[in-house]
Amino acid sequence: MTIELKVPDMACGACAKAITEAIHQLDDQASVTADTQTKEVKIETQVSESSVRNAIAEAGYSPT
Ligand SMILES: [Cu+2]
Repeated sequence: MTIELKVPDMACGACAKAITEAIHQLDDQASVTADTQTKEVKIETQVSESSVRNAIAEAGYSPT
């Protein structure tokens, strides 16, 4: 399943890395593309969108 989220407070590469790592803790097979310019995070994963949103929120970011 592909999940596309906007994370407006993903400001820089360190934010993108923190978000990517949070998702990988949930699903280490996930493919994550995080674009700090567009604020879009694209995730290819088996876990649910709500789980991914929670993981990003727990990392300190606010997916819309
Ligand atoms: Cu940052």
